[in-house]
Amino acid sequence: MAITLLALPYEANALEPYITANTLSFHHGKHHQTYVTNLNNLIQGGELADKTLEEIILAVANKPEKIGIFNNAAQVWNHTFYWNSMKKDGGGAPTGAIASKINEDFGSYEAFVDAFKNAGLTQFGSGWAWLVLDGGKLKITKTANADTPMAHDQKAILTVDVWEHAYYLDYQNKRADYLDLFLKHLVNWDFANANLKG
Ligand code: MN3
Repeated sequence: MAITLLALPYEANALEPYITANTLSFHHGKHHQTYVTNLNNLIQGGELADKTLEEIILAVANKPEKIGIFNNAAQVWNHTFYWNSMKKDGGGAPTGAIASKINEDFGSYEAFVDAFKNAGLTQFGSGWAWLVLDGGKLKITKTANADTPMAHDQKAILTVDVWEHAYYLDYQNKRADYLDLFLKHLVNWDFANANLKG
């Protein structure tokens, strides 16, 4: 049972003009696909070959000798989670349970926006900014490279990819503009609510 590349949950042009079909096609079809291919090559014939993606990540997390498998497995998972963190005509203030929980744990939606943007902007080099549930409280975190909340006993609620390949074709070096548009126009709060509930 090989790990497969899941299809994008929308058409490649669905997030335009904020993220172009050109960026999404490369990001999903080349970058995400490469992590899937590398992972399958690394686990082929071994004891992890029949495990689910989550089982693989948890089995090799925090084991330096397994970092190659971890990096590729976590990147497969992180990217699928990122595609689902966005939708056409998303973004803006949340509704539902996540809205009240954000007010409760950050004070306001505006405070959440500031903290999330700051995490994305200050992740030095490649990585991810996250909204996570940690011990029953919402927190903003950032991770380097492939690192992922489940390796730290946190439940992911929402993420944005801040590797340059996520925004360079559309925004060049302007990571702040990309984070701004992600929050204003792309966040899938239905997905965040489902993760909060699940
Ligand atoms: Mn990426």
